[in-house]
Amino acid sequence: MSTCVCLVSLLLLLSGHEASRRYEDDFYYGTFPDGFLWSTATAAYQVEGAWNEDGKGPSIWDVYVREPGKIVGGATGDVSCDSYHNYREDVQLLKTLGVSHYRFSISWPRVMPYGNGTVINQSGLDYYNRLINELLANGIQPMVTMYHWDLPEAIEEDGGWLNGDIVDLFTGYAKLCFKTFGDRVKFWITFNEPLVVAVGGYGDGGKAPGLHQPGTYPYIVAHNIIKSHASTYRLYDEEFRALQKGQVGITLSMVYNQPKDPNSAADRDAAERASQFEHGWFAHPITVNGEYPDVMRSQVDMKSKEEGLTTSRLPHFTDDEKRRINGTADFLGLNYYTSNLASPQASPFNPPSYHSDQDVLLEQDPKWPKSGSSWLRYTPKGARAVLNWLKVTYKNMPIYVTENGVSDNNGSLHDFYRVNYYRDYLDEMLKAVRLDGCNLRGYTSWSLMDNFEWARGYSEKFGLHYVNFSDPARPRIPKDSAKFIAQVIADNGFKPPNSEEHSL
Ligand code: GBH
Repeated sequence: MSTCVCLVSLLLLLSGHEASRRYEDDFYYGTFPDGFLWSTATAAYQVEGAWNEDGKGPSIWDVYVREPGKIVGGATGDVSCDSYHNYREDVQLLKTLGVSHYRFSISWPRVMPYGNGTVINQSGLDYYNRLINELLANGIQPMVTMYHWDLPEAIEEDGGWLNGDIVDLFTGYAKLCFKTFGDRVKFWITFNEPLVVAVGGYGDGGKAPGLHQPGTYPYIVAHNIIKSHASTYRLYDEEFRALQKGQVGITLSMVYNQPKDPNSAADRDAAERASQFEHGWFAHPITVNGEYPDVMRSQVDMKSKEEGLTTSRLPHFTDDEKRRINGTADFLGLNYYTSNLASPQASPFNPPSYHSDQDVLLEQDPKWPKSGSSWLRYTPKGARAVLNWLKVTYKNMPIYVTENGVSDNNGSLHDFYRVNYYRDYLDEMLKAVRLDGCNLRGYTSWSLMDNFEWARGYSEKFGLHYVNFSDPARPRIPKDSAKFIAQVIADNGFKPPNSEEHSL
């Protein structure tokens, strides 16, 4: 990244332009390439409600939210935005935004109440058929996540993601999805942020199912998720791709890990280590060579040895699995929200964990503007830097931003900070495309509307639309940010204020 910036700055200087600071700081007017995909996102458990209606089985979230003290305010997703009943209204909101795509997820236990083929819930399939058909009738393409964290509880009772049997179960579920919806769905995301499942669900326990084995479980879970992803991709290749002609990828989160001191080689190494542990954990096996990143392998092997273990806590893929896993993404989905400052830190923790395995200290600069979520600060420059990191690390493969957004705690309709956030992040992404040649193909805002924000309940709101959760009808009202995003979409970027083509 810094090499790119230096080169560009040099060229600007040579060509008589002003210094690089201007290049970095100026707002960049321009448009995204033709065919750029515009989307906004939700996830089943966060918006659907109808948690036990029409034959749906319970998910691990239905169980987790009922454990005392897990969710702020004792909130649940039992009703949430009630999109199960209000999906037609949701589609009208999408139409007004002008998006080309809508990213939503399918609830596995809604279509397979036990997670396996013993019972297929036709009412659940019907719901997604109605939603997909309503989208298409309104000129909006579905962008479907198969797994956004709501595992069927019945599978968790058999060990969930810790049990290798899940690979076949997930592939069976994926097959049902391709078979039922693949005639109309051309954009598939197998998993949303597997890291959160592995570390949040099974490592630190802050997410369902709330298990706490931070040094071992995350690696086992991730291993099974990667195999499930690969098996699903291969299934699509073998049985569906020729006919359905869609694409299949995976969505990974990525904080921009900025070296705390960019001039320190140790800080730069720490930042790279953190990025490989976060993103490379999945993207490296799937897109590079079927194996975990070298730095993960050496760190976890070394730590395991120090503990006196005879085998590494980071499992190995067999040669056959490596071949099967490598090359199983048509694109990478990127969820980008914020940045961290990285520096080295010798592991102070015992027992070991995914976090201490990295030997990295991650902090945020207290000067970065805050949001409604403690982990999220306004860091637009990281958006461009992350896209450049992906470009270099994964040979410029196609990237779709599948989430980007910011929270507040009050759901204000006049959300100027959210408008600023979207404006500045999108502009950095535009620079990444136009000035740096990054292969970004689309952008998705999180979220269409305020919804159930996992352990934070309804206390942190990311919506372009306000939802009144005390009104049984759950009315949605557009915020200022919805109007802003609609304008950016209409202009396919940022047209200069004096442009005659400006659509207003
Ligand atoms: C996304 O994750 C999710 O895909 C989406 O469902 C969610 O609503 C959205 O973000 C907004 O949060 O509480 O300090 O342990 C974004 C990545 C990873 C960010 C987990 C929050 C927990 C931080 N998330 N992380 S903490």
